[in-house]
Amino acid sequence: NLHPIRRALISVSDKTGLVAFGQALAARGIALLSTGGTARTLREAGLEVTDVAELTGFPEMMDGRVKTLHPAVHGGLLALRDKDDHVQAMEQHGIAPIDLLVVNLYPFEATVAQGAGYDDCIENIDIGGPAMIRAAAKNHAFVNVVVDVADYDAVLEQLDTHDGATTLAFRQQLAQTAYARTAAYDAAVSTWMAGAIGAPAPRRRAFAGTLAQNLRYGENPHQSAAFYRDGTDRPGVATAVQHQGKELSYNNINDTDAAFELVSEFAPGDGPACAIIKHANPCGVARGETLQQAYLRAFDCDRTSAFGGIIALNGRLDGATAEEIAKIFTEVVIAPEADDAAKEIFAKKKNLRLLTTGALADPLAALPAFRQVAGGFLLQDKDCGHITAADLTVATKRAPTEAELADLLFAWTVAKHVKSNAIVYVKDGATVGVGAGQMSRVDSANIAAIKAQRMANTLGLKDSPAKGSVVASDAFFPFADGLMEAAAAGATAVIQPGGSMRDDEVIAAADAAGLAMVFTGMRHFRH
Ligand code: 93A
Repeated sequence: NLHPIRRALISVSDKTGLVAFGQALAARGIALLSTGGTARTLREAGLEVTDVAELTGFPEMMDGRVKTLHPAVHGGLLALRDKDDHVQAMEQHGIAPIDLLVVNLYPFEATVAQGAGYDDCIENIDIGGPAMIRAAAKNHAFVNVVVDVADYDAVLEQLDTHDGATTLAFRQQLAQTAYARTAAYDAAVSTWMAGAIGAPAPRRRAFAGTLAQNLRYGENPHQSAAFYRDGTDRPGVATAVQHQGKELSYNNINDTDAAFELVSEFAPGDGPACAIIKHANPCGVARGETLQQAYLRAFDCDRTSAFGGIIALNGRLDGATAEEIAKIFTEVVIAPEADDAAKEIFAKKKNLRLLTTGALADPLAALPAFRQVAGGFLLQDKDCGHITAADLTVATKRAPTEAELADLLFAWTVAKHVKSNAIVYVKDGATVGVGAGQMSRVDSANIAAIKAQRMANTLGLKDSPAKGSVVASDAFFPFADGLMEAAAAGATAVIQPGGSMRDDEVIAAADAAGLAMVFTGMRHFRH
């Protein structure tokens, strides 16, 4: 299954490492064929190159749209070298075999990421490149196909260990990588088009990403894992700059995403905010006069859980905040920016990862969200539901006060980011008890109240901070019991979607307890 490489066709947009690779191939006696720009670069380096135009007898035409789409190229890639009629066809039509194809495509993803216009994006859809890649990959019994600059060295190593040839196993690996590339490329085109023409998310989508990083392991050490980027340039964990600390783990990435998506709900114009995440759920979220204060208030909600947590901030991380954060062990801090003083303080904490994103994410951006199930995927629009005070209806005799209303909206926003069933107690712009992920809403209410009591114990408060708090429920209270639990904990106002068959019962219980209750008409399940 060893097959020698005698002729290579190189056609690359990213010319990184091109000259060195071309020289190495030429030095091993391999003839080079190339398209316009690639040929020019190779020639300038003193290499002998045949133009594909010479091979095909056609000049590159239509702005380069047609350069390599010709039987002289595709026959050379696809012909089975051990099949008589294929060999005969090659001879009859003057087609020479191509044993190595080196292609990287027009930078479509980068063009989109730069915010280029429609026509520019269209022009950057490579047609001839993927056609050659797929042809060469199909014929991997004889042909090597390289789509990644990172694989140049491996080709040379093969040639040197196998006397100018490559093994079938190697060519199979190259082919598999090649199809991953063309699939990701077309998925990027389709995803971009869906955005450009405003197609709803669940409509005939293809998913693919490009490998960003092989992770040390997955959710658990016995699971292998990798991180893929989907090519969108949205501020967040996938595009953030990491300033220090070791590689992020699978769980770090997942939690950092949850933290940053949550904190991005709080526009910097409304003041500093901080979210601390553990196991994908918030264990403290708060506003503050300063970022430092927002962090401390978030930390106070559940100091035990915050240990080893992930912190997201909605503004530029400063020295004072960094100093506070550095006092306990934290896995990751993510913020739009960080100043020099903060970076200096964190530099002493070797295990802490600092990420900056340049900006907050847009919580209203319409994006697809998917999840795997056995045998398929579920696809939906990302939950970018958003309500304001104007969307609320007051269900009880008493309407919330101005202060309660602000806390209700804050609690509602946090609840959107808590796994269901979610119950969130908030006081003065800070969570004081979070109940997450329970199968029963009463249990979540109960746990949130227990957490609030624990906060009182930790901080030496006289009363549970749930007393005089407001409470948010991500979905309606099916019975009055969950609401009664919240009232017993001391909540004075409630925000919930409404819409239960027993709303009347729930409203009556709220009125009896003197609570103010508002309905959002919107639910925020999150699983
Ligand atoms: O416009 S194309 O879709 N038509 C083609 O026939 C074709 N053949 C190669 N683009 C085509 N290519 C692409 O040109 C390659 O995939 C590569 O990205 C690029 C290299 O062009 P140059 O050698 O002129 O820099």
